[in-house]
Amino acid sequence: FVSKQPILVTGGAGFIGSNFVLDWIRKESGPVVTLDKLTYAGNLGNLASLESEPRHTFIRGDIRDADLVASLLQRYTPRAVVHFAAESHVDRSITDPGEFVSTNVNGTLNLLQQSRTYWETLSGEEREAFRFLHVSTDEVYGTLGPNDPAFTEQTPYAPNSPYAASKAGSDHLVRAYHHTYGFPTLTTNCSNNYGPFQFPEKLIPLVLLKALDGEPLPVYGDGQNVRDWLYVLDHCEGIRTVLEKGKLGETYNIGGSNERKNIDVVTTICDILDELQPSASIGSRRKLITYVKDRPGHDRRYAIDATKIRREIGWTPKTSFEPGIRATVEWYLANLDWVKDVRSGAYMDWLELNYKER
Ligand code: NAD
Ligand code: TDX
Repeated sequence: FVSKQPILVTGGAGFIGSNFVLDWIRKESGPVVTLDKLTYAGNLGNLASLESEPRHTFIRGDIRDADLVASLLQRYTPRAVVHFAAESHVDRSITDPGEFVSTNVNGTLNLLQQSRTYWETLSGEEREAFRFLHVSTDEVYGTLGPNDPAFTEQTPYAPNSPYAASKAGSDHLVRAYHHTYGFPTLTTNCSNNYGPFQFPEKLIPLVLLKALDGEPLPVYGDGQNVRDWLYVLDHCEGIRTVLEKGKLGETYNIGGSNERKNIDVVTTICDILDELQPSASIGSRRKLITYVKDRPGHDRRYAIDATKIRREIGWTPKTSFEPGIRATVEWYLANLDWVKDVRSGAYMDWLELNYKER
């Protein structure tokens, strides 16, 4: 799935987007143009290894900016748009829902509209080959009881948080663009990701870094909520597979069949850290676990049925949870400079200090 024609990746300086861009370049799949606003969640340090990479172009900008998006599409003539950019943190959506609707709904609408206008100027093979891939979440399906079957592509939408509702809205717009205009869309709905470059507001890196410092580890509610964890590079490979082989207008669930209770995730991280980085002053890190007030509207359980993507286009995850979480802890321990920049806020200076916009 290699071409000299670039792909346009939105949100490529965030957690999953940066893993995807690095993987795309590593696999020599072709050039990448990254469009990212660099909100608090965007970190150009994630793409530091591409600083002098001629196949990568970074553009700082907003997916809601119609003129910018239109001019980028005309200038770079991408063969695909892979859309990661979003406000992604559920807790923040509870305190500031407006920003989530603005970026996730209006931003996606603008990207769809500009991409459709661009696609309509294409002809022949280029028009046939063009794809708009929208990266979404399993949270659009709502919550599961302990014995409910996992989410399939047929599960009705029932988003519970403002974040999930805004992602559901964007998914519906993508669906409508295919149905109404024949625009060549693909949507992926993935479960919780973990791995390198995840911003430490999300459970795994937050607990990891607090445990490293001997700080209390906040576990919401009773700690029995279940998430279905997927190693980020498996997600990237899933997106790549859908881009290459997915059927236009369809949606694909992506998940690793790694359901874990939050409390078990937290104790696993504590145990790995005790082994890799023992500390006499901290002692057993499990002692740091602190139950705190629950998240309002906290979904109890997510689980993905990934039968469709496996059967129809042949994707399966490679990394099960135990080796994946160990590799993740090792990555954070080996990248304490990245951690330091994130903690101090210095990562925000990356553009000015280290990265030349081309
Ligand atoms: P993230 O918060 O780490 O990164 C989001 C990126 O988007 C950041 O680089 C940010 O600067 C950029 N961005 C935000 N608003 C923008 C705007 N208006 N214009 C341009 N760029 C903007 O998010 P993530 O965890 O990497 O998630 C990426 C995508 O995958 C999101 O769409 C999210 O809904 C989806 N997703 C995430 C998970 C997960 O577990 N993290 C699971 C399933 C789906
Ligand atoms: O401090 C915490 N303590 C805690 O118990 C945090 C930050 C979270 N939690 C719980 C809440 C969830 O049950 O851990 C679980 C995971 O929380 P998050 O990391 O915030 O992820 P989640 O809310 O499940 O959403 C994530 O997965 C789906 C991503 O943030 C979304 O972008 C993605 O769509």
